[in-house]
Amino acid sequence: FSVGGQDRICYNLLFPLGSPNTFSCSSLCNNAHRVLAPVSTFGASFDRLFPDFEQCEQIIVWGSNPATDSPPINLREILKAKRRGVKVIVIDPLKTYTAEKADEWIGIRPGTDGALALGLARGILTKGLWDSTFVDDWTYGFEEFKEYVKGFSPTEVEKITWVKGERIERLAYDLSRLKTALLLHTGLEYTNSGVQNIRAILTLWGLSGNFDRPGGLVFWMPQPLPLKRNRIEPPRGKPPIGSDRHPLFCDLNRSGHFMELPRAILNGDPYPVKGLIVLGGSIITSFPDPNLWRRSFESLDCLIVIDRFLTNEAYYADVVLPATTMFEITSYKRYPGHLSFRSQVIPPVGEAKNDYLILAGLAKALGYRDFYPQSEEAMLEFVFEDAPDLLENLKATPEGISFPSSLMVYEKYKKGLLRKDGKPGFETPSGKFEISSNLLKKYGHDPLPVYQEPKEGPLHSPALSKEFPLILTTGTRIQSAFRSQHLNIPGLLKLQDKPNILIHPEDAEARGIRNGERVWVKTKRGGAPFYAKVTERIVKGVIEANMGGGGPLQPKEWREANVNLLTDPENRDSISGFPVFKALLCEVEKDKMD
Ligand SMILES: Nc1nc2c(c(=O)[nH]1)N[C@H]1C(S)=C(S)[C@@H](COP(=O)(O)OP(=O)(O)OC[C@H]3O[C@@H](n4cnc5c(=O)[nH]c(N)nc54)[C@H](O)[C@@H]3O)O[C@H]1N2
Ligand SMILES: Nc1nc2c(c(=O)[nH]1)N[C@H]1C(S)=C(S)[C@@H](COP(=O)(O)OP(=O)(O)OC[C@H]3O[C@@H](n4cnc5c(=O)[nH]c(N)nc54)[C@H](O)[C@@H]3O)O[C@H]1N2
Ligand SMILES: [Mo]
Repeated sequence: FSVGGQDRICYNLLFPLGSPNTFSCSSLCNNAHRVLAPVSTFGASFDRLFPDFEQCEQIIVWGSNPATDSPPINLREILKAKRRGVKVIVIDPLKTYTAEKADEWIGIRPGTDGALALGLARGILTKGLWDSTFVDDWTYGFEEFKEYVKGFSPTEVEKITWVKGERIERLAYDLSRLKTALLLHTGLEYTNSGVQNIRAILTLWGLSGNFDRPGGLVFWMPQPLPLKRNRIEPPRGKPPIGSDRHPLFCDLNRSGHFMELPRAILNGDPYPVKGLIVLGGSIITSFPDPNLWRRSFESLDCLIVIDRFLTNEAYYADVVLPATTMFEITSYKRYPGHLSFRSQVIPPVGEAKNDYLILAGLAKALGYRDFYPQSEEAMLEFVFEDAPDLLENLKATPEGISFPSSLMVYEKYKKGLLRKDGKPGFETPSGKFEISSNLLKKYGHDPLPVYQEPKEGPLHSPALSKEFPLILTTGTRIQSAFRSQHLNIPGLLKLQDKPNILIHPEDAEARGIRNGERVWVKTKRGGAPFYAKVTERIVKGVIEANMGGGGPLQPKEWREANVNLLTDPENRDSISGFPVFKALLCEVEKDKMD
């Protein structure tokens, strides 16, 4: 299990050994909106698109808070556009910093965005405001979709989403008339219908004439970077762990699904897994049910942890290998259309080593050193083999080098710019923008972007919601921490020293809870202690609980508050396999000791 970074050319470390089981945080982050929804709809990753802030007339920030991005580039762009008179709307159960700066905050019940998108689509369709030039020639499944959305009247959608019917009608009208850019991120992924909700939104951008048109959601022009990849094929004949339950995820990502690993470790199902390398992951704080993971790690014959700090996993490890920070290594950095060189600032402290060198060293010990260059210099030479001058230029240009893209062409589907064969259309089975997805159908899912109620929710499980009447969303990002990281750094802890929940004043009052008090958040699975932040910046009836707590180096208050004691590993989006982190049911009680 590894997370991002420069291990890009090393993620295939276990392939020559005969294991297809590489996992990453993709098993619960980004993949639903970056890969599964867009690939099943228009055959390309979401990374190939950008919100055209410069030419838009309206921006919708949907399930994303660019204010906590590092660096907050999109926030700057949004504020710049706003000064130009662009209307900014934020759809979020929380009035985030971005929402506070926006023209309009639409507070929504978590997990119901699909219903809102379908309601907006219905609004556009019933008034005949859709973009027929796109729909007639370039979409697949429109008639079925039109039929399906009939059920999503403003009254109906208001009941589901808690967003006022008039607002839905007004927004539908604005979407069809204004050039609208979309900023979407992980906030929409963690509900039972995550992938389909995102597909409903993407479909809405197509219908409303905002797809690959100026001011909308636009494909980048190709900007290939001349970097060589270390291509090693996964072993044939052995499906990765998770491919029986989440085959679309495993096939598209050519990886395993980490949510299914406990089953393999604990039950040998579909086959046993005895060893694990955790590189830059804090599984016990990040994945649902920390105790399930503890049991799993205990059962392994061999666990190797590679991290900069001691994590929970380290307690179960046979070997802990210290990793360097980015200040101690020589490497390169890669962004869309931009490259820069990473110079070592100080030599590695103590025994710490560059992650890449640790993995390359393992490859050497396993007898296939030739696949992995064995030093930082050799690694750079390999990556820049086809462009050695570029490497020298990068070394001499500390700010990095941007690769200008060719002149922007819109409606690339008309011009053969989106398919490998150069033909017009999209890289999908029908060649069209698939409102009805052939890929989803092939994998046994509903081909239409259907809305599914959160399984744990007031409409789907009314009995449970009597006992746990509040909607629980978790893990909205805070400025001072990066998931479980930095909660051991005194300077950053000063910004927020305790794990918070956000609770609406009326919900707090009904429970006798005052601002700053210690409370227990309980779900049917268990409870964890947090500190109440009573605020009108959350939709009434919704609780947001910080994630990241539970790490061994954290202060007591954070260490006790592992939010994933509240979540459920079996409650997932069946398409992505992502756990439901943001649409659960809970109750909050005042701590008796407080
Ligand atoms: N400072 C800081 N930056 C980070 C991180 C961090 O921990 N700290 N984490 C990094 C990681 S791993 C990631 S994946 C990204 C995440 O980046 P974002 O996805 O932009 O981060 P969030 O703050 O989780 O923003 C999601 C927003 O969606 C809202 N939301 C939650 N549920 C729903 C819902 O059902 N519907 C709608 N419409 N909105 C909903 C939340 O209230 C929140 O405002 O941030 C990265 N950047
Ligand atoms: N309930 C709930 N759970 C969530 C989420 C949520 O919103 N709600 N968010 C989910 C999301 S989006 C994500 S991405 C996951 C995050 O899951 P993780 O990525 O597992 O979370 P982190 O706590 O950031 O753990 C990263 C670890 O990597 C180490 N590290 C940092 N840099 C390096 C490096 O260069 N090399 C090495 N070897 N180690 C390094 C850090 O010290 C830390 O221990 O959590 C998920 N879990
Ligand atoms: Mo993430």
